[in-house]
Amino acid sequence: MIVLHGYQYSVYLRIVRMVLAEKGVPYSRVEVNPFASDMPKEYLELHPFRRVPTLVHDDYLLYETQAITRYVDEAFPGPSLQPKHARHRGRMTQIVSIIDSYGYLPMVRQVFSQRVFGPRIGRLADEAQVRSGLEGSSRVLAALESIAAPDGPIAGGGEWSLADFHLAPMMAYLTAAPEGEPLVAECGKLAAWWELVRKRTSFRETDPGLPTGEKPIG
Ligand SMILES: N[C@@H](CCC(=O)N[C@@H](CS)C(=O)NCC(=O)O)C(=O)O
Repeated sequence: MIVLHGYQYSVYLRIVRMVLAEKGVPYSRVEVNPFASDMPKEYLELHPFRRVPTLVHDDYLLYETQAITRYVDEAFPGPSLQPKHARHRGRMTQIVSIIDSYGYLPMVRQVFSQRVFGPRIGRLADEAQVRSGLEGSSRVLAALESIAAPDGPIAGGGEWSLADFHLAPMMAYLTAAPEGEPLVAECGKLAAWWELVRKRTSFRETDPGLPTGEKPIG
């Protein structure tokens, strides 16, 4: 039995949920908010770095999203989400690493959290953070555009891979900001990829929506 611990609005949780959906693997969820001051003590025993998600498969505990998605892909039947060809597989790993190392902070924490999420829960955007996030996001999009395969799954070979499902939740949050959408529209290959990936059932069924705070701003 699989239990997935995570926060409903977390992009990293959504990556794992998309991969589980693509593989057709059933699981149950435990909601954990890593931003709350009163994180359950039991969760800190699972994840010493206080992040989400964490996956528990019977007696096997795993955290770090890249490790979880590879494990799910390799431990369960269903379509393989790692390309067969070494070059496409290399591209997949490169894209996942770019997203984690250079994409998450500007796209999610600086642009989305400040511009979209914060105001929904009554917090004003820090405009300097948004500006810096848009600059960082543009650099990441340009890098991805230069290596993305044309016309389909981003790592190439016509196979949907872990790279697509790592990027899609981050792209959803970036494009939820009014300034994010045009940045993606300028990138031909990425814009075409985005139109395709957002139609997938695994993407649509894992949409967390937005919080409806007591006193949203804007
Ligand atoms: N390296 C971790 C990153 C996960 C991560 O940063 N998750 C965010 C939520 S999207 C989190 O837990 N943030 C809590 C914090 O920054 O304190 C992974 O790959 O799973």
